[in-house]
Amino acid sequence: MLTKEHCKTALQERLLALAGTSLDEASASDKYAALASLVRDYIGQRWVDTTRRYDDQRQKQVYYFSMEFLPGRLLDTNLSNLGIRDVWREALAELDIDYTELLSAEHDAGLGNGGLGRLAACFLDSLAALGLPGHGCGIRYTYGLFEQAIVDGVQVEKPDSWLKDLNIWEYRKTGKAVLVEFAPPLGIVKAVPYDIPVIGFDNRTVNTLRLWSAEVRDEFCVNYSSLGPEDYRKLLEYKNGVEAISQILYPDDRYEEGRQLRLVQEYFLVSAGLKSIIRHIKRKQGSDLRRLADQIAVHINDTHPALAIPELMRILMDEEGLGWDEAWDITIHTISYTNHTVLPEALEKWPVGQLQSLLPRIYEIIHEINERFCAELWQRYPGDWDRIAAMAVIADGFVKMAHLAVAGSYSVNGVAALHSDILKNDLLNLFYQHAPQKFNNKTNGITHRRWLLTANPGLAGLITGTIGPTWLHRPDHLTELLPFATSTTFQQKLAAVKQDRKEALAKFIFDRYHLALDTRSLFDIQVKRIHAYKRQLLNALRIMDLYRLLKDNPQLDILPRTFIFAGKAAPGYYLAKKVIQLIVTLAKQINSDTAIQDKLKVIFLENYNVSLAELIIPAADISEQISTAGKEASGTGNMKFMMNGAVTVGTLDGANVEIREAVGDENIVIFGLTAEEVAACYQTGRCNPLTVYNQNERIRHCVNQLIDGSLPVIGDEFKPLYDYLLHPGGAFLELQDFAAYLEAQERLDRLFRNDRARWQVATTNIAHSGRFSSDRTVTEYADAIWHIRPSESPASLI
Ligand code: 26W
Repeated sequence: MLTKEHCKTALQERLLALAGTSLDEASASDKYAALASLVRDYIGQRWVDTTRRYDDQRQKQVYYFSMEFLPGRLLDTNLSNLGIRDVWREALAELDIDYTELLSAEHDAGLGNGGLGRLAACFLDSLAALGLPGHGCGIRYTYGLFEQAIVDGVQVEKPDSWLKDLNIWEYRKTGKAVLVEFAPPLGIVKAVPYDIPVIGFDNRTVNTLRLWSAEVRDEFCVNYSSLGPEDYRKLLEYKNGVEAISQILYPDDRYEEGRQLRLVQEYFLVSAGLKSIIRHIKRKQGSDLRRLADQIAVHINDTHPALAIPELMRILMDEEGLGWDEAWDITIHTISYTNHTVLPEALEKWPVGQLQSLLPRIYEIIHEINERFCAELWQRYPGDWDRIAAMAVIADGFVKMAHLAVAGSYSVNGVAALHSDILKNDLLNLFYQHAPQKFNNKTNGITHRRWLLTANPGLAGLITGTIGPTWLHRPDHLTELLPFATSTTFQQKLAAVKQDRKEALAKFIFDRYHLALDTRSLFDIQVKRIHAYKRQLLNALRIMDLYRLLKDNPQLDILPRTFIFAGKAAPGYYLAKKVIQLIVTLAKQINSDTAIQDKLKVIFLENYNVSLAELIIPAADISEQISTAGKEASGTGNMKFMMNGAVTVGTLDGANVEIREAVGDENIVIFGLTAEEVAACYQTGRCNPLTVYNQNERIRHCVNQLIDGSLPVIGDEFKPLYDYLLHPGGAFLELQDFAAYLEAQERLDRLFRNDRARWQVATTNIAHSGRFSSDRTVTEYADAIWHIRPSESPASLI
């Protein structure tokens, strides 16, 4: 048993050993480093034991290959998962150390763009919590996603050098390096793994997130005697070329055609990952790989690691001496694939020439996969050239990565019911017709441990105090809160928790931006990547509408609202950056206008990341999930908000559909065109925004504000947004959904005027959020796709 006294002594000793400092002299980072390094001590044995258990029991293990992992800070989570968070908090308090401040000394690990990377991190947390043998495989980018600052209303990007101080959680495994081979001039590159422990909640499991770093290989030695200036230049060039591979995360969540370095990164990841897995399997279970598909599962997170398919073929044939048919049989029983987007501009395709010159053998294999696949199609659909051309892996001079991923895997899934239907009926319909048994749905989830237990300890405490702690292991037990939805006492306590979180956020905003918020106003929040289809612009337009109504009639009876935005735009995404500029401009105009009596405030918070999300989401009254129906594959922010008792206003898109199913129509505010209506709208060309603009004066007035000088900007800064909105068929139906959105906001206003009703809705949302825990999602993947089993019994059963 770890006692407070142990903690206090241990911390002081570790401070002396690590930083050579006493407690009084130590900085927050010193204290953070000392505590984190103690956590390393605690987990070492469990980590070794877990690995040994998996090996001894010859457990089937899953490897989750992803170009992105977005874990955020780890200290709080790790302490919590180890069950020593409370004792440490108390010990630190007795030493007069502020726990939250100490946690903030940790750099937020941002090796991902958004939803896809955060999902991967939630899955790792759930795998470990469920005692499942599953590990992450990714890239150790020296620079994570850029840090965003707003300067003169405009997004500016700064490098995120998260490794500049020591990263306590990683273990460099020099001895486990592998070589990855590219065509010259890059040639052979050394991949060095850095392992990060993934600690299970309240059990003995510690899994591994293995991140690969690119280095020049040892044999690449220098002939000192002939080191002329020219050699030196070449040497540097080569070294830089190699190290560039794991230098930077691509900051765009749309595909940019033909970025050579991105392709290099993708192959680097899959080749290093597969080589090390196969080496391990051979060491532990012998050199016969014919049963590989029973020993491991390899999951590819979107198409970014889809080169795992030809790479596994290459290893099995060229290095292990198997024939094509045998290798193919193993490959398509080992690899499974999740699609995360239907947006055409985000579907990867690589120019044939580029792949061929960088990875000649891999291209040869893809070519053969395509030949055989097309032959199979020809057998099945003789003469149907159009169909075969539409399904080919190589077509029009490109390798289509989604086609490769479907052809080379045994399972293809979408991330919400609606999204999976769109894959089956639309985007991948021909593949579905061809192999329907491959297709399935796995609705996304989020770890309730990070997004409720540690992000909102007040709410977690209230829940445990009300229904007991079993929800921690069994999030579906949150439904036991339902009888309390109408309890006045419970409602009051819930309101107090929300108020406390709103005040914490308001304090942060005041300290950082010197803007004072009315914490009794409704916190109406939209935080996520800035993207046209997510329609932050629709939200901005409605704020412009509301502001105008208030200007015309300052006595207008509305509930005061604080609109909070945060999110990064891809550096090259012009329109998204314009949207940020518009929001910041509105904030400037509205916040300084005394005529509206503080009824509205707008703020754009810089540098949205996991840690900021943990501060923002618990403080939300209203969660904005307003993408054009059919475009947001799932969304996961929507789940985090509901779990923290916010009311969703949203379209019938992604997982919103299932949230509505879970909570019932009266506990969510749904508006707008359905996915089918949206599709019909685009197809029939009935979606000309000009029609709406011409017919609806209120909307016209709003849109005109972008260009008529009402906004405090010089020149026609927002003309591009105006043009975008009115471009026939171009926009994401912002204007078509505008009236419905305004009406939905009125419904929300009515709901929030009724205190009893609104806390009932909040409670009902929390109660049904267990269905959206990633424990549920990961269990479904484990049972139906990966066929893996827990290696220890779940803690709740012990
Ligand atoms: C190649 C560039 C690139 C990079 C990332 C293209 C596309 C992506 C991702 C697929 C974008 C992404 O993060 N998709 C999001 O995945 C989440 C997890 O499944 C879903 O909840 C979101 O709806 C989806 O947009």
